[in-house]
Amino acid sequence: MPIDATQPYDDNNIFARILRGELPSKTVYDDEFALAFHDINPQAPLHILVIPKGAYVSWDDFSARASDAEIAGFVRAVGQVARDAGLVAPGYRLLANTGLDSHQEVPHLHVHIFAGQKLGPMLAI
Ligand code: DGP
Repeated sequence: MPIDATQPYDDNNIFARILRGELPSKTVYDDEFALAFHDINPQAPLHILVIPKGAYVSWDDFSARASDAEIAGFVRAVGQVARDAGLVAPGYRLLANTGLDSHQEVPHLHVHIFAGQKLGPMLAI
């Protein structure tokens, strides 16, 4: 079910539980501001999710309420994860679904990193 990006933060969403260590994840990066792990249902040969450590529902919530340090830390982490995975030369795609029309399913901001093949057209509607 897609989520409404205006809803309040749900402390029991799956990614909040991963952040608290209550659920496992295949972690590839962890710092003060961000955690990155493999998507459970990969849509490309490499499909990593990067999430902020703070409690933010969506890109909208994060861009409105996060501190400058959190925003800088998170954006730098996304770039670092891709760099660490050797993706700069071959290229990669970032995606942040936000709310109903985008079909965001998990109500904690996450940026998808897709890579490992030619990624085709930007949108398939
Ligand atoms: P979105 O539609 O943008 O909200 O994408 C949510 C993604 O989260 C989807 O690609 C599958 C992934 N996902 C859902 N539950 C889990 C989980 O428990 N572990 C991991 N690693 N990924 C999950």
